Amino acid sequence: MTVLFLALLPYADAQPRVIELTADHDSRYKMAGQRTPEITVRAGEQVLLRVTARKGKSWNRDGSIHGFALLRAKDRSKVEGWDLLFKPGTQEFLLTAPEPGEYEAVCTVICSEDHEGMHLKVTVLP
Ligand SMILES: [Cu+2]
Repeated sequence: MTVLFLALLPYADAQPRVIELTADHDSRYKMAGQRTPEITVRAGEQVLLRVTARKGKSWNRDGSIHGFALLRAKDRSKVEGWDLLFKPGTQEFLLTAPEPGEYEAVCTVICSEDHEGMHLKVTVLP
């Protein structure tokens, strides 16, 4: 499935930056080697977000167990193309980093009573 996905990309020769993220059962985003996970990318950069999701205590009717919406820190508005839903297991999303600035990624699925604490700082450099 991943191979097919990549083969269909018009810019398949440009290597995207791979970011591995866990959306965990305890309603937290986690990244290997980071106590407080944080993502830093460059504006316009192609990002392959590889997400491993594990079920919390509740999930959506469609089977989504966590989400990831990118919000601009200044006004909490959503960044187009960065509103993702995760199923259990590993999945990949090819994304384009937005304009430079400070952002926050938030979970959009009520995944447990700790859902409100499921967020992650994202910085986009020029
Ligand atoms: Cu969640």
